[in-house]
Amino acid sequence: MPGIQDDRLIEIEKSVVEGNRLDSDDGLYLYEHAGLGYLSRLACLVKERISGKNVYFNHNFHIEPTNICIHNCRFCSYSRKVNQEGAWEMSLEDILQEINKFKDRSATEVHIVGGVHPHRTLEYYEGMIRQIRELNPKLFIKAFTAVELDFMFRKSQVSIKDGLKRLKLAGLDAIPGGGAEIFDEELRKMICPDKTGSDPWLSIHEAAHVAGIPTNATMLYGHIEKYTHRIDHMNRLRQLQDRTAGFQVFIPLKYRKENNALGTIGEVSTIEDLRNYAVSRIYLDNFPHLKAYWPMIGKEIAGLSLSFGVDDLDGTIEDTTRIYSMAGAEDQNPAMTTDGLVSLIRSCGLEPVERDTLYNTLKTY
Ligand code: V47
Ligand code: SF4
Repeated sequence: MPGIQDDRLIEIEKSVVEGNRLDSDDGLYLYEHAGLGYLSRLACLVKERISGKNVYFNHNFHIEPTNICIHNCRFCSYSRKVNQEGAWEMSLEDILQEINKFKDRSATEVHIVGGVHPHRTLEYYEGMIRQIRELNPKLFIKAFTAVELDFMFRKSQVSIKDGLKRLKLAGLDAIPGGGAEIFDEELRKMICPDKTGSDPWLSIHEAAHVAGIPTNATMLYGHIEKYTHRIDHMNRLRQLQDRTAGFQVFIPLKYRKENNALGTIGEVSTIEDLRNYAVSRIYLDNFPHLKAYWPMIGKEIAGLSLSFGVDDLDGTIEDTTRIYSMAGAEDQNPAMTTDGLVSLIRSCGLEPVERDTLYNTLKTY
């Protein structure tokens, strides 16, 4: 009824202010009933409690060694089969050349992610990481989604534990958050039927945390999932994080519709993106950071997201990724200068912090 306050939202606000954890029903209620201003206020409160006025970014570039992939994810605009038009495969020399290209450009991190190539083994990737490490000992190497790791370990018949140990020894510093999609098993059958399941994804991340390798976590949203599925996804992450504290950041990834088999369902609105950032920040109380991956949503919305709990904008990217430009993202050549990132953050009254892969402060502005 108009004029009557929503007691449930007031109760939820009280819990958040007192630092108590929200349960699934609370999370669902926020998604279904909370207004945008309310979500912004609460998400900023949580963000400021965790990271003050800081907003992080880094100097990074991507290498996508191949888009050849054994899987058939219906949201993917990027993968191709062997010999299919549009397929690419970088040689090791190409990859090392790329590493060399960025050596003098003050990049601190390389992010390496690609398709699951049917012929590539753990030995191949181990050699790749070792050679990158030799070429640039100071560069942080964040590489391979749990889906790529799952395949290479099985192909080379090694356990998750041993596989991770070998990659760490070769020079792997961190694991990115891709491949999580949405954990609900029924939905997974519909959008990525033959891909690494939710339990193996979580097991690989847990083993990485135990081995001392920090990881990230993503959630693909805005396709056929319902709010309950997003809450279920975050619950599984929150439980694992309670056990290991090995996740560094949560990265909601907005489904983009161009050039993929799910395209007719369209995309969710910008308001929905902002609401989702806020609920994620409020709900994932044990995640130290929330990232808006700007190449996917555009620079303007990334700026807005800073008023909805986001405290990390990823990096400069240097026009080195194709995953989102092929799926219809606005920016077909994603790159941001340090000045661009700094002024975007400052324009929101927040403080830019250049970080390394492990969120150590390298420089404040
Ligand atoms: O797992 C694929 C997503 C992910 C589409 O860890 C799509 O720092 C939207 O995980 N629309 C790979 N999303 C990228 C990824 C990532 C990106 C940036 C930073 C980090 C990090 C990780 O891209 C896939 C999938 O969820 N994806 N196709 C699409 N059409
Ligand atoms: Fe392959 Fe990743 Fe595309 Fe799925 S999303 S088809 S695993 S490249």
